[in-house]
Amino acid sequence: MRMLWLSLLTLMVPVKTPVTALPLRTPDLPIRPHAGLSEADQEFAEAYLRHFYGYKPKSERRRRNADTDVDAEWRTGLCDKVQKMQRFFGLPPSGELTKETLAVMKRPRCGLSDVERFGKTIRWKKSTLSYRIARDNPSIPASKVHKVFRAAWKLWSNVTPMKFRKRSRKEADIVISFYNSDHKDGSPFDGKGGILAHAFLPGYGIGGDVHFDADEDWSFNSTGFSLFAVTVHEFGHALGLPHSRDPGAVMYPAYNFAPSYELQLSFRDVKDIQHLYGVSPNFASLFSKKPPPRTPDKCDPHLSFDAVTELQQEVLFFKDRFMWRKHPQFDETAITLISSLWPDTVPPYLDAVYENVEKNVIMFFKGHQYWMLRQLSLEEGFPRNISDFGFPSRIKSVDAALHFRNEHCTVFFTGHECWRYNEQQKMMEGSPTLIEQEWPGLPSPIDAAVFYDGFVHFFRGNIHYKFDSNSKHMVSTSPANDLLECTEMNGNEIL
Ligand code: 01S
Ligand code: CA
Ligand code: ZN
Ligand code: ZN
Repeated sequence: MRMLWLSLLTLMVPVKTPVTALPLRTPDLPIRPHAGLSEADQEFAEAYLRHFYGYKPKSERRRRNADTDVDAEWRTGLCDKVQKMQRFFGLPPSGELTKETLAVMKRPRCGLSDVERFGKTIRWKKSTLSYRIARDNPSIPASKVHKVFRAAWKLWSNVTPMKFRKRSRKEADIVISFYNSDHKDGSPFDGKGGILAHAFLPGYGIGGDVHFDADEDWSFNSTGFSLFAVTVHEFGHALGLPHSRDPGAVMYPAYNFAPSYELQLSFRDVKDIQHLYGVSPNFASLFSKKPPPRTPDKCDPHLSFDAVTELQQEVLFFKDRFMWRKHPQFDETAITLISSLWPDTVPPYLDAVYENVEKNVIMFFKGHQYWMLRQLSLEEGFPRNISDFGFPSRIKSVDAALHFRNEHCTVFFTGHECWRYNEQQKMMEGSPTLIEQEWPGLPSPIDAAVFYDGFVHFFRGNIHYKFDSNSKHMVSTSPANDLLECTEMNGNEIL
């Protein structure tokens, strides 16, 4: 599998804002001996942390003793302060006094007006940022890379008043590099897969910089990892955004790019970046026709579905690029991207889905096409035309598919009609019938249908119709999202 689930980045608020002058004092103990650091540097670092981060050595006597005491002291006091400092400057918070950490400590801080604290985050204070490509990837043409970066910046400058300018030689705010494995910033890359890239939050020196793992199979079309998709995400970090919990967001911490879906900032990304930098003057005109896509919320009283199906023991509810997976053993029905389970195969905005347990396949319908998947992979020759099922040419798409595991049959719904398909004989059983006759009280057309828990469930708009499958009598109507068990605690209140 290509995606990784990563814990959310936690951002720390710096304790104190660094100022320019540094009082030096003679420390009475060496702080954690670090390879390559001179005694003077160690003294400097301890003084820095005392001054700016309120570091206070514990008992002077204990620290003078054995090395083990120095280590204990390090773990409890100094390490914590180093981490705080590293977080503030966007360094990997290892707590270790690396050369890079020291370099940042020593960097003159007179340019402090470039960055400021904003609520719980850090943002750039100026509205034009410069970027520079310091280390090209020898296996990708530089012009292609430049084009990708320009397009990625554009997504962020379309929605905020920020401007991004490329520089070829001079110092830049954001330095972009491709690196292999260890590249001396405390966060080595890991070869193919895993970590694809990382970026530092706004700040001096390494702050705002973006590093790509040069060992990845970077792509510009559909094989390997999309350099564009990862760049948009990393630039979000370079501008000060942490990871998002919204699976529809570019800032979601997993690679979920689906080539068939045009990459856009989600509503969540736009809200978050506009919170930091404000709204671009042409935002309204750029987005009036096509506003940034919102991730559906299972607690939305207007929620409707594209398709619903059983899948092994689960029930899957499809909506746009997303699905909810209702598992009998889990209380929480979580939303994920369809592409996180079926990357690059199943399209978004589906019409109908059903599982054929006997053949161990899942069928997805959209427009005149259908896709047959065995587990996670597409069967050869698909997508194919729905005329395979015996639909006449006037039928251009289906609204819903209802599969009965025991009867080996599937009922398709199209407008006001339903069609009974025999899965064993692979043909339609007779001519279509009217939905209102087969399912008394059910309005048509419908959105989705599923046989589950001994009942037939239909969905139309924000209403769920439950039928007794034997007597074909309506048992109840309820809100469409009632099976998703929305509670105030588990809704997408964050979205
Ligand atoms: N960088 O921004 C990341 O999120 C790293 C993991 C951090 C813990 C360093 C990363 O490479 N994540 C992978 C990724 O695809 C999963 N990131 C870019 C994306 O498009 N989500
Ligand atoms: Ca990697
Ligand atoms: Zn790096
Ligand atoms: Zn990230």
